Amino acid sequence: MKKEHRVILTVLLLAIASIAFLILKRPLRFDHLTDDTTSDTTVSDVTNTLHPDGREAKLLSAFFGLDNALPNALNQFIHREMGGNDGMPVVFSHELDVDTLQAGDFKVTTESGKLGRMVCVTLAPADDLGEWRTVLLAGEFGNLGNQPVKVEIVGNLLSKNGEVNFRGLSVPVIPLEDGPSMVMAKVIPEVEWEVEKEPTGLPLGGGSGCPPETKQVVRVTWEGGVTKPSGAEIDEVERQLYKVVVLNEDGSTSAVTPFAIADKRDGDNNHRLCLDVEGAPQSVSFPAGHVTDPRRDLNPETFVEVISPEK
Ligand SMILES: [Ca+2]
Ligand SMILES: [Ca+2]
Ligand SMILES: [Ca+2]
Ligand SMILES: [Ca+2]
Repeated sequence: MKKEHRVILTVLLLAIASIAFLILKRPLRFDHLTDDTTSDTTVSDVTNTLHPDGREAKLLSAFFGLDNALPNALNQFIHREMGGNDGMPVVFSHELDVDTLQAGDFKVTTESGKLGRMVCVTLAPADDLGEWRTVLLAGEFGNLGNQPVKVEIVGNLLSKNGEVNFRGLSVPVIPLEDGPSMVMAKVIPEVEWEVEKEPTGLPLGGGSGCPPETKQVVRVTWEGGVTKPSGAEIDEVERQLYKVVVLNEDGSTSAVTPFAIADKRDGDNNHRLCLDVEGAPQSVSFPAGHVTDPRRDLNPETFVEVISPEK
C-alpha cells in the first residue's frame, strides 16, 4: 500500500471510530434529570420540613400508573433500562434540587411487605419551569395482586432552594386500577407562563406556553397521566370542562373556564390554565370520566384548592 493510501485509510478509520464513540456516548436528553444510583449520596444536615413559603414539605401523591408496561421508547430518551418496568409518578409539595435526587432515596413497599426494586428515578417529562416536583419512579414495585402500598423517602432529598428535607416522609400509593385526580393547583409567576412558547415537538418534555392575552395562570398537577382516553393530547373539549372559581374584588365569586390551556404536547401530568379574568383563583374542578393515565383508567370527579401566588 502506498504511503498516501495508508494515511487516507488511517484518517478514515479515525473518523469512523470518532463517530461511533460519539453515538455510543451520546447523552440522553434527560440525563441531567435522571438517576439510577441505588443508594443516597446526598450529605446534608438539613432537617427542616417547614418551607419558608409557609407550607409543610409533603409527598402529595404516589400513583401506581403502569405495571410492567413503561414503553420501550423511554429507553432512548430517559434511561436504557426503563422499558417494561412499572411506572409510578410521585408528586412533591415543592420543587426538588435534582442534585440531591437518587433512586436510593425511595423505598417502595407492597401489600405483602415485599420491597420494590428501583431502576431509576427521573424528573422527566415534567421538566418545564416550575414543574420539578413530579418524580417518575421506574422499577418493579408489585402487580395487580400484590400492589405497592407505601412510598417512603429514606435518603436526603432537598427542595430546590435547599431549605427543606423530605427524608422520613411517606405517602400511601393509589392503586393501579384508579384513574388520576388533580393533586395540586397553584397560581404561577409570570416567568412560568412562557407566553407564546411552542412545544418542543418531541414526545416528552417542553410543553406549550399561554397566549399573550393571558392575565394570570393556574398550574394544575395531576397524580399521573394525563391525556384523552385515546392517548391523544387534550383539546377544546377538556378545556371547557375545567372550572376555576375566582374571588372578585367585590367579594363575590365566579366560576370561569380557562380561555386557553398550555403545557400541552409534552406527555406530563401538568396543565397551565390560562385565564383572561382578574380575581383571585380559589379552586379548580374537573368532572369524572374524561381524561386517563397511560393504562386508560378514567379520572374520578376531582377538586383542588388553589395555592396563592406568594406560596
Ligand atoms: Ca439524595
Ligand atoms: Ca410540562
Ligand atoms: Ca410490576
Ligand atoms: Ca403537560
